[in-house]
Amino acid sequence: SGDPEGETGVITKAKPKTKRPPLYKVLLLNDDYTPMEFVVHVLERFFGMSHAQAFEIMLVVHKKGVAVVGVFSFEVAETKVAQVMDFARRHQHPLQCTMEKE
Ligand code: NFA
Repeated sequence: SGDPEGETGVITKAKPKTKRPPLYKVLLLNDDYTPMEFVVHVLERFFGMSHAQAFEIMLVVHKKGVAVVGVFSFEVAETKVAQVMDFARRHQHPLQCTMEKE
């Protein structure tokens, strides 16, 4: 007892575990009804994109069905999703926003 290698003679190394918090992708989903301009506005307003950037990402969602619109800590991702879902609901658009662990 009382040696850092235990009783086996096997040498172990103490690794400084600098554990980064997990990141979460925020996804925007396509639908048939939400106006393109509304989606562009959402991307500008909640994700800090320029109009050109927002238009590009909106088209990716429209054509491919889904796109990652940002990567954040759990708390920030959760807040973005809630803000987008609330804004869409208040404007009576079916736009869906979700998050998933990276
Ligand atoms: N597909 C929608 C339309 O044609 C636009 C849209 C894009 C909706 C991205 C949701 C997300 N009006």
